[in-house]
Amino acid sequence: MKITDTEILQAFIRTCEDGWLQGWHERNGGNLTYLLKAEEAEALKPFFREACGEWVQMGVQAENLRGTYFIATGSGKYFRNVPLAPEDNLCILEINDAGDSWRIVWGLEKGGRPTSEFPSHFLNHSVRKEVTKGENRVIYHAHPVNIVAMTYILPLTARDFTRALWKSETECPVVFPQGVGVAPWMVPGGAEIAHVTSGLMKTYDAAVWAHHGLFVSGPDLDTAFGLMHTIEKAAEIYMLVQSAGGGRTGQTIPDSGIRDIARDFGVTINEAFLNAE
Ligand code: 2HA
Ligand code: ZN
Repeated sequence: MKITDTEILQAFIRTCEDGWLQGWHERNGGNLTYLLKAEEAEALKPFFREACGEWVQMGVQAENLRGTYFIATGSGKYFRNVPLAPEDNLCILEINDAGDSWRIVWGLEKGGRPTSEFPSHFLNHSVRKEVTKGENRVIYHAHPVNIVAMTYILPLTARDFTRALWKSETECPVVFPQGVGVAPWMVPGGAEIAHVTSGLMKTYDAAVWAHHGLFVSGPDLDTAFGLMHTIEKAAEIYMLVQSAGGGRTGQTIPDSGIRDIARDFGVTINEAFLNAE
């Protein structure tokens, strides 16, 4: 048995392939990380390198991720190639006891580093771990076309985006009742965008990056992928309506309807984004 045959690696590889098939990962676009459960990390340890890589400082720190392990996509690697050669395009990282550095314990066999967005992923993991009381495992970043297109049209506020998405597909208020955060355009890859995004992730499980893409989180790969998929599909409907209607919307879901959905499906809707009754 190879490490890439294990259930968790298979699920990770499948998620990369599915994202590629959706058209969300041109070239080396996007990145995915999974915080291994302690027992999963233990089961994978026999496959780890004898001589691990050097510790590399991240420029960010998290108390609640000290000594953890992550599966991560590689910097500059293509999601498209992950199923063909997971050992060259993915890695497993160990976080040091200080919670401020990583080292590669498996993967990237032809060389390389974890995703350039690892500092963002790491801080988002820390925040989501805290907010979800340890349930969150996944941070996923992609470049879906329609959600990016929306950032050229709507004001860059959580309220504008959340309302537009909730009203573009009836299931949306159930899938993301808290709404989505929105970050202004920023240079990707650094500590600044990491701090802004993780600030949004205190409130939302998804954050739009203006003119760039979308960050989502979730307790497992299916849920995180499903959230990305649902938001992008709603964005596609929104953009189709805008395009076909020349900016005119004939009718939409009323705020009272969103409250009714939340009540019937047993979710707590973020009232801040609905107009007063
Ligand atoms: O990994 O998507 O934001 C490439 C990117 C950076
Ligand atoms: Zn990106």
